[in-house]
Amino acid sequence: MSLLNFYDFNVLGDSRGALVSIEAERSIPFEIRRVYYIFGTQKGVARGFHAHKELQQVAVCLAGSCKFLMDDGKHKEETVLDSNSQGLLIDVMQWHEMYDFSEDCILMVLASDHYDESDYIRSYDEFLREIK
Ligand code: T46
Repeated sequence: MSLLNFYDFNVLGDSRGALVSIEAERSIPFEIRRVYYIFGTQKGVARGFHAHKELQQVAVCLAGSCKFLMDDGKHKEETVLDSNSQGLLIDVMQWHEMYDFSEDCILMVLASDHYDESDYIRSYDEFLREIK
């Protein structure tokens, strides 16, 4: 089974431009309790390097591009996010790393819960122990 699960959002458009609507529990599988976005990440900087115990998230690259590495402890898969009408699921217990951010990258993340540092596993060794 692939570690890369994408959601394709409808692009509604008319002569004025485009519009994408993302609906909780319809376009993506969970209720959205938090939205955050990442921008201004400098060239050469990598982020992430953690997994979440219970949080589910969907990442959408609103502008520019970045790469994601997904890792379930057995397999790793890499993808480029460069579409503002496609979301990538960051599922529970998926170690993820983000890198190669373009200067104009704006990465929006829809999350199933409020921020909680205790939900993070930030040690790769601990992650490997937990998934066993
Ligand atoms: C994730 C990837 C895709 C908050 O105070 N509230 C928040 O909602 C978030 C997301 C972060 N923070 C604080 C925690 C740190 O002091 O903001 C700082 C930067 O967070 P972090 O180093 O975790 O950022 P990334 O880019 O490594 O990871 C983020 C999310 O934290 C994480 O859940 O899955 O983006």
